[in-house]
Amino acid sequence: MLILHDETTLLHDTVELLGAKLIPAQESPARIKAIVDAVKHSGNHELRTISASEEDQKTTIALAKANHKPEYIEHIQNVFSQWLKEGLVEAHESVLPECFRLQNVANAKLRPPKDIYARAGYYAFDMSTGISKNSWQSIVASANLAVQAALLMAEAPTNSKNPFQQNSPKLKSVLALCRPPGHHCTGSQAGGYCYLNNIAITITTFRQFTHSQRLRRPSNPNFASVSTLKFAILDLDFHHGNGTQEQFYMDPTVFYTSIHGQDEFPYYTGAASEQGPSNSPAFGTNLNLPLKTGSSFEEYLAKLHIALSAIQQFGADHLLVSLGFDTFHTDPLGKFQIETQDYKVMAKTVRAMLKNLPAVILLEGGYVVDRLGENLLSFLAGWEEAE
Ligand code: OKP
Ligand code: ZN
Repeated sequence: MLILHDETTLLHDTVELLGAKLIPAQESPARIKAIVDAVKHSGNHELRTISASEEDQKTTIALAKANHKPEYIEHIQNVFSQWLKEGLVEAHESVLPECFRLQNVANAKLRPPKDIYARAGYYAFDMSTGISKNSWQSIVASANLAVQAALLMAEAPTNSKNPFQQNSPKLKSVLALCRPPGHHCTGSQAGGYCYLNNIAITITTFRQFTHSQRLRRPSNPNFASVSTLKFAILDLDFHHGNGTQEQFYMDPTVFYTSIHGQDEFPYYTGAASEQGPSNSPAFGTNLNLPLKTGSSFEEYLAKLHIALSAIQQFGADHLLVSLGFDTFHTDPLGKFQIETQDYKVMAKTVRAMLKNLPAVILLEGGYVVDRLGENLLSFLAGWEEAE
């Protein structure tokens, strides 16, 4: 497997509120270090360590604006230095919100508060999503990994009739070691350790790249199909990807399906009844498969088959996987009974049923740091067995 990594993703280092205590965030730099070490040690994969150039960073931020409000992006970028200047935070500390955006305020037009303290709560929905001195650099580096993964796949599609790829090696899948993750944040609120939606940015990249390719090469015989690209998102993290669901809820060209802990974080979304807007072409392009606390891998596999059949039926051009390892049986934030060897079966099942779909896999959660490496290697072994 080609695996993309950027050391800048390790800089983000913050705290979260757990019960009554502020603790080092469980979404830690050590997670990525553990994975990178395991991948290097295995010798089975091509680890490509990249670093976003200034140009890459600009492109990534421009692409992110298709999915997030510019004022939100600007807030995430600048809030730490603003707080530092005002003496609200020290250099080694993190910005955390105190008062959240109210919903359904009668007769009030909801707008960002002037108070810079209050703004932290306007652009967030929980207290797990702090912003440290270097968070912004990691957030952009993480999203850039998603962009680069999409560009690599868009340049090397699997259909050999496409004249663009005749000379390029067949690239079927790529994994990006994104950190921070992306599936919880919305268009204007950070949450669940997420700041920019890496999956949504991947899709924007595919669309954008395809568009410019079409302008440059109108003779491209695949033009008709590529201009109406369809995407399937398979969210395997323990938590419901509320942000990703929201980004594409109205979009009939993107199918989102998720297997997640029922009534778990983010608590207010993830019900099976969320199928897309009724009486619209997007109805049926959202499939939530919640599973009860303590569910076994057998129960998980049954849901996985439902998700994969639905993706087959949808007929996507690209597969995007939100890959979380917080489904692991000892995860502090997950409650399923999944073990290391099960990830191999899980991945093999996915790849066997969706064999011909070019796939971009993005890392989301997974918090048992010293088991992350072996869990990922198990997943990749199963994936590659079926590819
Ligand atoms: C992010 B990802 C539970 C608090 C949960 C946030 C969890 C974010 C998970 N009491 N805090 O989907 O792995
Ligand atoms: Zn999760």
